[in-house]
Parts: sequence; C-alpha cells; structure tokens
Amino acid sequence: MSEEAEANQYDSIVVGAGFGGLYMLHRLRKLGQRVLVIEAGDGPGGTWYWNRYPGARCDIQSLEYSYQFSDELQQEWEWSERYATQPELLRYINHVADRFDLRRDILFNTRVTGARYDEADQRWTVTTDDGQARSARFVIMATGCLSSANVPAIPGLAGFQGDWYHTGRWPHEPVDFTGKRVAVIGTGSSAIQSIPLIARQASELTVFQRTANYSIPARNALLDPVEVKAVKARYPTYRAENRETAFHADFGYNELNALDVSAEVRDAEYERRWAMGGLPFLAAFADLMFDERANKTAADFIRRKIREIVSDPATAELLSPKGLVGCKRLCVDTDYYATFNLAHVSLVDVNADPIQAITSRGIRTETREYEVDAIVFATGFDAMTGAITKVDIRGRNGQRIQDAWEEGPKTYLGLSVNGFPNLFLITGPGSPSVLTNMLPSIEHHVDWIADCIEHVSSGRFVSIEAEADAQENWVTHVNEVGNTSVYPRCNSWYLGANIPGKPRVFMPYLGFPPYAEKCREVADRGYVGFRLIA
Ligand code: NA7
Repeated sequence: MSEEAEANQYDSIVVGAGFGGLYMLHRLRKLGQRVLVIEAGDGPGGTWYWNRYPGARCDIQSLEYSYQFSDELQQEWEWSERYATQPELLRYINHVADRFDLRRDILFNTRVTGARYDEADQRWTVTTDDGQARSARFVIMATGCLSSANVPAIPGLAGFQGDWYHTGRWPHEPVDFTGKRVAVIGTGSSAIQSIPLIARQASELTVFQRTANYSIPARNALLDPVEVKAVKARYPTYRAENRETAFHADFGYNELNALDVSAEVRDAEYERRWAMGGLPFLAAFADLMFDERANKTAADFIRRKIREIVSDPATAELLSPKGLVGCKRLCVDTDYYATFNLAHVSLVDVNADPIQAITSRGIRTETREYEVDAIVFATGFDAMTGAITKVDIRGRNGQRIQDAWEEGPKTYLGLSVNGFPNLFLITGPGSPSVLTNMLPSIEHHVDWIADCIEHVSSGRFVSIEAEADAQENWVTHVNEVGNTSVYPRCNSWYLGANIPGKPRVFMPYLGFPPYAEKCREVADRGYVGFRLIA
C-alpha cells in the first residue's frame, strides 16, 4: 500500500465534532485507535457552532448540560448563568477540545458526502466534499438530532432583495437589525428565544405563526456560588441521581397525579413551577404526559398566563396554543409573550392568511404584501434523521440508508441499523435522545459504542450489526411505549410532521432509565440482538 493510501486508513471515522463526536474521539483514542473526526464547520461545537441566533441559549441548566466523564473538568469549569448562552457553550466546547488535545484528529471545513461498506474487505469508504476518500473499519455518526436546517420551499426566495437567515445557520458576525423591518417565520424554540431580542432592534417586527407554542419563563439568572459549591461537592452523586430520572435531569419530579389532587393543589403547584421557571414545569405531576385530561389542566394554566401577559385579547388568543402541552417540545423564554405588547411587533396567523410567496420586497400572503428588509427563518430542522440521510450511506449489497428508512427510521436501540455493519449512531432515532438532557444521553451512547467497538476489535470479530428481528421488535416497542404517552398526538418534529413528505413515525424512545438497563444487559449477554461476524 502506498504511503498516501496508508495515511487514509483509520480504525474509526467519526462524523461531526459536536458534543458527541468530541467525546467519541476521546474514548476511541483510549482504545489505541487511529481516529479521524470529520466536521463541516471550521470549529467544534455542532449545534452550538451553528445556532448563533440572538438569544440562543440552552434550556437545560448548565450544571447539568455539560460533560461528566471527567470529574476534573466538571470541577474546574465555571458556568456563569443558570442557562448557558450559545457563546458560553461554544467556549466550553473549545476548552474541552484543547484540554483533551482533540483538535489534531479533527478535519474541519470538510463535509462527509458518502460512506460505502465494502463487503470484501469489511471496511467503510468515507467520501468528503473535497473529493477525498478515506477508509475505516468503524463509522460513527455523531451528526446531531437537530442539525439539518429546514428552509421551507416558499416560491420567490431567490429574488428577495433583502437579507435572509436561518436560525440554525446564523452568520458568525453579529447581525444588526437596528431600524430594520424584520419578518420571523416560525414560533418554535429558536423563534421564541430570538423574537424578544430582535424586537429590541427592529423598527418593525412581523411574526408569521403556523402553530402557537407553550412557553415557560426561563427565570435565567447568574449562578449562585453557594449553589454551585453545593453541587460540586457531590457532583458524581448528583449526576447519578439525575440519571435515575426519565429526562436525566434535576426536574424535581412530583410523583402525584394531577387528577388525584384538588384544583387548588394543582394550581399552587403550577404557580410554583411557573415562578421557578423552565422545563421542570412538565414534572409538576406524574400523569401530565400520559393522560390528556391531566395535560389539559396544565395547558389551561399556561393559556391563562398568556391572557394575563398579553394585553390585546385577539393577539393573546392567537398566541394561545390549542393542543396538548409538552407533546411538542416545550419552550423556555425570556419575555416572549410580553414582546407582543410592543407597538411595533405584530403577529400574522398563516393558517388564516397563508404565505403564498416571497417577493423582491418581502412576504406576500393571500391578503397582502408585508414589505421587510430581512427575513428570519426560525423554521426548525429535518430532525433526528435528516443529517444521517443527507449522507449517501450504503451498507451491505449497496443498500442505501434512505431506502432502508423509507417508511421511517429503523434501528436497534437507536444505535445500530440492520444491513449496515460497524456503523453506529450517537443518539439515533429509537433512543431517548431529544426526550432527555442530551449530554448524559450522548455520554451513555459514546460509552456503550466504545465498549462495543472494544469487544469487536478484541480480535475475534470483524463486524457487528443489528439483527433484523431484534430491530423490528425494537421499532415496535418504541412505538408501543410512545403510544402510552401523549407525545405522538401532536404534529411535532418528534414525528417528522414538520417536513413535507416525511413518514410520520414517533422517533425518540420514551424510556430512561430502563433503556440504560436494557443497553447494559444487551452488552453483558454478549450483544444479544446483534450479529457478530468472526
Ligand atoms: P421547531 O421547534 O421545529 O420550530 C419551527 C417553527 O417553524 C414551528 O413554529 C413551525 O411550525 C414553523 N414552521 C416550519 N415550517 C413552516 C412553514 N413552512 N411556514 C410557517 N411556519 C413554519 O424548531 P426550532 O429551531 O425552533 O427548535 C428546535 C429545537 O431546538 C427545540 O425543540 C428545542 O429542543 C431546541 P409548526 O409547529 O411545524 O406548525
């Protein structure tokens, strides 16, 4: 083999240098592997590299949305706020990359375009947009659940004379909207975080809403050093306790059911959680995500709050979601609803007045044209599968992953796909991923994958892949469990409902902590449900 060909041979190639890819590299290096991480951006960070829109901030507390694999790291890093901003998260990720000397094995500014499994030599050939091909025994997709930006196909965008942005592909330089007329399309989490800040600069802000969303005040604040010290004094225990909860986070889960207590007790608990702020609102009662009548009590409470905050009754009504709370990802905001009390901010219901086209001057709905200087698409992502199916992945017999997933994603444990040997997914569809605090979920997967690769590489096996039966059973199980909850009853990105033509399948697995137990048991029993080829 020529020197050049040899240089392109790796034990593992990891796609993506976000939280998942960085920790995967760290773990695989410890196995003595030759690893390459390939990253499209010019720095590490994944989600937190791309989502630089105003107000971008994590909705999980920073003391928990951080790595726990190194106690030194979690002890030495000082978070400044309860919910970290995107710049602070990016600083943290860069610090991790430096502290563990990760950059030397990351190829930046390079996008993976294809990965083809060669059955003859049982290796993957990974191709990139620079025309290069590299070979690896294992490929790990650390591509993130919310990374394939969705810009809706509204006719006319190319002819728009102003500037346009997608929240998930925000420029690296700050964007100044001072004195500008701005349109925001979408009212999901990214919109809800950015709208109050855009409104501070824009001369006019028009928000185009398709579905109103529930949002809870963040109550963000500087972290209290006394609280930080208390958590750090028992950090590993704190983390272990949180791993015993469904969301893998310190939400103060209440074991009581909303329907088993009086309306007064219920409202007092909702008031308490509203004052506390953030996602723990949904942990107010144990039955909120499992019983529609219970869920309605929480939804009614939030709708009441919206009516109290928003002065114009018609706007308040429009901002009040009609469906269940939480079955679409709950949002966390700072002054979102109150922003609609500002005279220069208005709301357009695109259901009543659909967007027809983007013109050179703005947005044309059925009834009128809105002239604007800038359009912000806060229109979300092709979630959970988009970043994987964008890559031309071909497994055994040249089978394309797009074809294997034609009816929706099929995996075993969200980690492996039948027909795609030695390919692993970090927080893939069929795993708890987006229904949890992503950081512990990522670490759980990376640890499991690293142990599995160590097992396969111990010499006795050349490859591992999900068995077809185990995969079918897992997909059925994920759906059955999902159907015990209210999650599949909304048009959310959990179901792919936001992307025209995407099969409607509930993709994440509602299953921690038993899921972690299941993964452990599968490995302990010699990777039951996987086909290991010697
Ligand atoms: P989301 O939550 O998917 O929100 C996207 C928003 O854009 C949502 O309100 C959509 O309405 C709206 N949308 C999408 N396409 C259109 C079109 N064609 N016309 C009008 N409105 C549209 O993405 P985010 O980036 O806000 O948040 C993603 C996650 O990041 C979030 O859940 C947190 O976990 C962090 P729809 O609801 O589909 O009717």
